[in-house]
Amino acid sequence: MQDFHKSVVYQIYPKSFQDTTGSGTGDLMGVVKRLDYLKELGVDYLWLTPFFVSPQNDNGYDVADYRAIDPRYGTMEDFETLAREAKARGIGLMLDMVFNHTSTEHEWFRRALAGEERYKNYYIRRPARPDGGAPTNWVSKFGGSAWAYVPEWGEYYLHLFDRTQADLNWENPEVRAELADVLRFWIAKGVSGFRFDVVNLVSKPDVFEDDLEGDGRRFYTDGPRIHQYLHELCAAAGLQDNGMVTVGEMSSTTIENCVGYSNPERKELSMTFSFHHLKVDYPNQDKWALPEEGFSPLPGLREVLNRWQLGMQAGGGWNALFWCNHDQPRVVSRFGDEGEYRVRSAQMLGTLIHLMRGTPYIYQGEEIGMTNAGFTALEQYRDVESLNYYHILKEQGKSEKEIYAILAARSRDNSRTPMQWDDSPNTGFTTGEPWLAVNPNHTAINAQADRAAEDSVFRYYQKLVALRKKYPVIAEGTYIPMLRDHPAVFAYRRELDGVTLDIYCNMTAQPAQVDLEGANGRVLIGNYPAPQRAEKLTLRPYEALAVLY
Ligand code: TEU
Repeated sequence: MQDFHKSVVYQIYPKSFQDTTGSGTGDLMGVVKRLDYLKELGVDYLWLTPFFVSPQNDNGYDVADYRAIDPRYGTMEDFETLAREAKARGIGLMLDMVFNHTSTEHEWFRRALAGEERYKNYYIRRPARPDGGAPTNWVSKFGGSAWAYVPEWGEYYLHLFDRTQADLNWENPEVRAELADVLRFWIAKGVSGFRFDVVNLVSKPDVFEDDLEGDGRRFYTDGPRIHQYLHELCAAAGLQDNGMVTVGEMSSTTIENCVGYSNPERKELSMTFSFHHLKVDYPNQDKWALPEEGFSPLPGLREVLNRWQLGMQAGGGWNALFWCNHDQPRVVSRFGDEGEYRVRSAQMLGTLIHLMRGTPYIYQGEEIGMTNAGFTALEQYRDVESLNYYHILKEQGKSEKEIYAILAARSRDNSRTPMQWDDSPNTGFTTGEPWLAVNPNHTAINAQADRAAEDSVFRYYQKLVALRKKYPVIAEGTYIPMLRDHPAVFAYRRELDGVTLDIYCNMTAQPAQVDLEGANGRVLIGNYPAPQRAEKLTLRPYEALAVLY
């Protein structure tokens, strides 16, 4: 058995986790300060989003130096302290490698701008069209053209994200060698693994052409040499030999490719993130539109999650399981109930994901049921994508009211508000002015109050984490969909060596009837006091139940 099959990863967005200097921005020593809390939760790895030197146009996903700590997060010594202290608690660190692009402030890009041929070849450059326009009609993921013009070169460079995030030219073997070297640098510092940012976008096509059907993604997503590059990177940096746990963030990908990325025989990565289940509430695939009143995510979630569970299982691949990250709205607000049933729905959603086949990820604050930010004014937003889309939606003729409703549901800042530790004015996050506003509901929703409550999301997550380690049927069992047409309940079965675990999750605020399939089961975990044991039962609002036979 692969060890990471029974592990749980906790994602930290250092900027919003814990400030120890009063700067208003979280830092590495803040993570050290909270290690005992994480140990108590029982997680095995911490994935830290980028804390490398960066102008922070995309909060660190615009890296200017892959080997140095940005002073606003601390020093290399702080990092070493963190690695040592985490290790002492049996927790490994996974670092976030942003290898699709560098910041335009990276030395490589600056030398390219200065005309050094070697570094110009580190980036993707193309001449203008005869009319001076961009080489293709591709659209940046943050809105606008994916190309920017450099007068010094008389050429455009590609940026799939912000214009200060220039795409690296992976066709150039020197670039690939540089990146492997960065991995070796951090392996030598004692890290346990890596998360690779949008890594399935790095292999660009041989010919750059206009996309007459879409935004260009079909030409560079899971591109022509992607499997070769990942295999090579894995070998060059000794990822497997060094026992690194690796996860690739795969944008708009397919099951077939993710099987390839994560089947151990391929020697590419340990597992993959995919996002199709987090698009079921996008009308016509449009993130910047809202579903109709009364929309139910259940049919879409069931279809996508079952398909991915079964497909990855059949191909021997491995999923990273998750609801939340620093790019997604909070899941209780999105698929649960942030009001009356906040605690129950948070626990139900946790159950649904944690008992599946794959490695679960918990995003900071999810374990206490944190909700969306509730921002109502543009000044409250910080994220480059939200600020860009405010203007794009305005140009499309949407009213201010509509735009604010869309941002309130979709903005990445929803997940980036400071971690809510206690009910003090800045929620124990900082003694200074927080870089992004604290959610006013921290007076009620915070780690201290949650852990003291009779009904605690934290304690429930703690149980889920422990169950995966204890029961091989959770870590290794076969996944079998159940109740595929139920109007309210998401249900599935796990099976291993004669042990069966059935999971029932009521995704609605109404009671829901189910007939249990087996008899004489024992409740392994449930989110209501005194879980029911009858064979015909009525699940209460957002009730989750796992029955072991
Ligand atoms: O995100 C990749 C990505 O494509 C999205 O999740 C993106 O935020 C969304 O499509 C926009 O609607 C990764 C990082 O997680 C994200 O924070 C970075 O901004 C991005 O890569 C660029 O490095």
